[in-house]
Amino acid sequence: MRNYKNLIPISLLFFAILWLASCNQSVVSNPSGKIDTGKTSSSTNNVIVNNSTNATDSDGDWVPDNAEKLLWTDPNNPDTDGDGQNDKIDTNPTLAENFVPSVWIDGLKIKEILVENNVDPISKKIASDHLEVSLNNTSSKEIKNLTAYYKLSDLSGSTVQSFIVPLKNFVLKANSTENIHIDIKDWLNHFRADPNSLYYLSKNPLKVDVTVNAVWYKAATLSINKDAGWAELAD
Ligand SMILES: [Ca+2]
Ligand SMILES: [Ca+2]
Ligand SMILES: [Ca+2]
Repeated sequence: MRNYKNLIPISLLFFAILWLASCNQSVVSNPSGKIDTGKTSSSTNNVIVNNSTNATDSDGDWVPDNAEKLLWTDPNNPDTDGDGQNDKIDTNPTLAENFVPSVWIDGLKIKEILVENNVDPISKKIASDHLEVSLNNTSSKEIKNLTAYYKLSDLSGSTVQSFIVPLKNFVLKANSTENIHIDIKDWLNHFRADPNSLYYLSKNPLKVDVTVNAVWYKAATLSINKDAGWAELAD
């Protein structure tokens, strides 16, 4: 008859190994004391990423998501204001200087800016409020490599924020008008907005200044005021 008594210590040893393994995972800490980006290949860091007490840093810029909100920065963009400096090292990560082109040719215009009461162009239903810019090309050539720059000024406070947004892959055809959208949707002709900017988090009235640049073309500018209230709700 088989001796089952010998199996008991073996089983205990097996469970002891499992217990020790779980203990190791729970006591591991980040030796550098820095925020774990979750994008390193180190197996030790991978354990830390799985630790529920570790701060999440979705865009890997060394600023955790919860701190990005306090800084008004975008948790999914490592360079929120688009000035080339990472949010962590940028002394003012929501204030970019405008790019001024050196050559000035007429042809690029801003026809209209919407900051609220947007309407979906296909369904014709009310869309969530966002910055929408109607661009007009009055020249006989298509315009490429456009960059939008917009500034948000709090009209009942002193905060000013500004952002550079490259309009990647957007082409404004000759003698045409087309709308671009700066919001948090990943659709055609939609470009990334900072979800923690004044536009989305402040109830105060805002002045919104928009400039659109393209190489060789005179910059197009237009301004609009946004009423007080929650911007993210259709109203
Ligand atoms: Ca971050
Ligand atoms: Ca960021
Ligand atoms: Ca920056």
